[in-house]
Order: sequence, then structure tokens, then C-alpha cells
Amino acid sequence: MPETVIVKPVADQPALLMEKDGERVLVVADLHLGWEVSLSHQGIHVPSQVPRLLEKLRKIINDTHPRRLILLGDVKHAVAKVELEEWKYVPEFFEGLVEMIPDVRVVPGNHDGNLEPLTPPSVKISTSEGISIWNKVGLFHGHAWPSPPLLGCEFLVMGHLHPVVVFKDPLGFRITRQSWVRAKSNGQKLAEGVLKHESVKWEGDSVEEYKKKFGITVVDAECIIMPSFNDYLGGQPINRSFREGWTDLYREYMGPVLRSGAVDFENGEAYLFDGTYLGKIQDLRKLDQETG
Ligand SMILES: [Mn+2]
Repeated sequence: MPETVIVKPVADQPALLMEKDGERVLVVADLHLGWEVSLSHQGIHVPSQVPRLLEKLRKIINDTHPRRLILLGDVKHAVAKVELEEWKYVPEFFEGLVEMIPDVRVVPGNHDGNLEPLTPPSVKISTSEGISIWNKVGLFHGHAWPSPPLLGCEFLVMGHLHPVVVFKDPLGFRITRQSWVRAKSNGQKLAEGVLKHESVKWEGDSVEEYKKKFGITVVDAECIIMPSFNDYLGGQPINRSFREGWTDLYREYMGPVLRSGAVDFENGEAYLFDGTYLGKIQDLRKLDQETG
């Protein structure tokens, strides 16, 4: 019997649901807990987002009944040090969360240094190279290369980019909407990237070398880039045409996999949360040129 995996966004929510043989796993990315603390340093006071984010998760969990929840990186906002307020926000969030769903795993992002002392012992934290579910779905945050086994997965899911699409309405008002991105990856190029990252020297075909070195048959995975779960955050306008060249910040947000060109981002498809298909990213960029 062929093992079928279903991977699809939850309707109207920045959450991804995967299912195989009746087992469901829910994924959310980029919560950036404590983001409001960084704003308060600038004199802007926003109440703690923890209760609101927990409520949003509770609704999704009640609707979808997952067995496990995966937080796909950037659970907290402060990068290097643990901000004083994080000792309150982050444990408060996880306490509420494990009451709703006991099986919680974290795939760390670039903001998740020192996360472990802030989480209950039942929450498992992987390395930033990511994890695979059922050997079918590879999950990594996107700021770092994935571990070698992930390239054998049919689906690659990442966060980190916080994709948004920016439009102008006929009156010239700017409208920003969070979006999903779905794009095809090139297994050959992905294999090259991971081999280089793992400091493997090779000649000839990267896919053959990958098989030899890691025992993994690389596939052209379907790549899904998740919107940020915390909707207060700004995002990266994926349809900006970058006439002056890509900014360093945008390159940073792309992460090594997207920067390498291993994912066909230009032909990637953008979708709104309600499932509306916006078009290919390269076509949305033309729109930006016309209106910008
Ligand atoms: Mn990130």
C-alpha cells in the first residue's frame, strides 16, 4: 500500500497540518514571543501577546486534533541574551501550551539561543538542522542548511522569511497581506549545497555523491515557506522588485537554501490564508513595478 502524506495549510490560519495513516501533526513558525518587549524599549507599549497567541493555537488545536505540535523556529524574539521579560513570557506560553497538547517539539531558529532553560522538560528541542516526520516531510527553520536526511523528503517546510505580499489599491493605499509560498526545489542543487556545507569534496554528480556519502536518494521536494504565526510582526515583501538590488537584510532573511537558488522561488506560488491563489512570484513582481 502506498504511504500517502497529506500536507496542507489550515484554512484561514498560519498553521500547517500534516497527516499520515490518521496521525496528525501541526506546525507553526515564527512566534517571536517577547517581540513587544523590544518595542517597549522604543517607547511603544503593546500588551503581552502570549494570551492572544495561546488562544489562537487553542482554536486551531481544537479544530484539527493533532497528536503533536512542532514550533518551527523563532519561538522567542531576543537573539543573543535572554531578556528579563522572557523569563516570564516564554515559560508562561509553554505552560499553557503543554496543557493543550503534551507532545510539543521545537526546531530552533536564529532567535532561539538559550531557549532550553525557558521550556518544560517534556518539550523536545532538536538541532537547528531540523527534523523529518515519517521520512516524508523535512522541517527546518530556514536560517541554516538542513541535515542530510531531510533531502530525501517529498516536502521541505521552512519559516524564517515571514512572507508578505504588498499591493497598492486604486487609491494608492498600500495593503500588506501575509502569504504562503509553495515552490519546487532542485534536488541536484540542494545536494550540492548540503555537500558543501558538510565539507564533502566531490567530483561529478552531486546526487550520486549524496547517495554514496549519506545513503539518501535526493528528490525534487515540494518546498513550503510558512507565514509567521505572530501576525503583529512585519514581513518580507516577496513581490518587491528590488530594482536597486537586494538589500543585505533581505538576503539574510532568505537564508542559505533560498540564496543558493536550489528552490525555484521566482516560479513559486503565493497564496493567502483563505486559499486565494495570488500568482507566481515573478508575476507579482511585475505588478510591483507597475504600481511602485
Ligand atoms: Mn528566523
